[in-house]
Amino acid sequence: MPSSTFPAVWTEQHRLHDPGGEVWVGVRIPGTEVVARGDLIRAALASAGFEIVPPTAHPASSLERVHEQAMVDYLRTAYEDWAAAGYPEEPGQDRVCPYIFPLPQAVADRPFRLPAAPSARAGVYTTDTTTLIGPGTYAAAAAAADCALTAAEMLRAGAPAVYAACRPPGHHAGRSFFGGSCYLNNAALAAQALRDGGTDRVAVIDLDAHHGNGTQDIFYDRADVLYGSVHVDPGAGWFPHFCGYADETGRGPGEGANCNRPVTPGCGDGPWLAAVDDLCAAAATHRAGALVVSLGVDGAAGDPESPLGISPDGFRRAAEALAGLDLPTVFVQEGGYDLDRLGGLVVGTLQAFAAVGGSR
Ligand code: SP5
Ligand code: ZN
Repeated sequence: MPSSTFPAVWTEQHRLHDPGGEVWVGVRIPGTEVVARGDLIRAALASAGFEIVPPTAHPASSLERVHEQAMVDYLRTAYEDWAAAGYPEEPGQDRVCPYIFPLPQAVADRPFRLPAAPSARAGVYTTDTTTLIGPGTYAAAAAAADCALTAAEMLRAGAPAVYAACRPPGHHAGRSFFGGSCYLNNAALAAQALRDGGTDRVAVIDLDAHHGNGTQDIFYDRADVLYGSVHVDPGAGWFPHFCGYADETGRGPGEGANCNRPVTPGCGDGPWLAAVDDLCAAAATHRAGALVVSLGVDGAAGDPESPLGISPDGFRRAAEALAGLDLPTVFVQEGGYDLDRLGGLVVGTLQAFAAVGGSR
């Protein structure tokens, strides 16, 4: 293995997921989680000399290690039910999109009734209107999950580091909710696969610009998987708005194993790297035997979805800090929407990590 690369798991099946934009503040807009992202990442990996391997397929039972079966079943059947009911024949209704949500304060004191209308069922599991479902969404999301699971298996077989080029991303998908352009939680699946493979304690460090509310949800009660995230302060008005605050520290046996480091919009490299160092220290204190990195590069200066202003050198320095943990590491792709810089940011980060590993 050349010291500046490691294996990358990628599949063309990501192209099956064309979200067709997003509905934001009631308006259908083009959206930023686009098909081109997956192909740009592949091109950058190939020109940097990374070995690109396809994922192996996994049964739905693998997904149910971190997700409620009913949500996985919903995602698998949502588009066909939507189409069978005739919605796509009306203008603008070519994707599954919710209009009503069963908020806990509105329904908690009565038995849950699954709505008969597909338009209402669309609100049962999603947190928002930006995460549309098309004909190939489930197949692509399952293939992205396969990439993460395959990367974890390659680690278990002895690879020191593997990159999973997951698209769609995953960290906003919780045990029984999805949203924020995410359907299945690829990073959580990788972490759980490492646990199931015999690693006693795993750390997930999330560099995406947004708080990984799904990953936090999945591991919030657990002491075995540490979740640490640096992200734009939700209190300053940023997605996912309702969580990601520093006082969310875990619950019950998981108390102390959730570590949020919100940073100020526009903070740039300094405060962001200080938070990354904090998360690395937390992973070391946790005595993690393996690391999963949720590698979103949407914190980069110029990204249309975040105001953090991190430089390419900032991402390289974050990668060096992560490499300093000296742990078997799975990188899982999350966000990153500046199409001119996406490939370079991802590859530059991975190369910086590999350069530290290669010198040991
Ligand atoms: C995986 C990931 O990075 N998900 C982040 C999704 C954040 N979406 C928040 C809502 C997007 C609103 N974008 C509209 C921009 C109009 N100027
Ligand atoms: Zn993000």
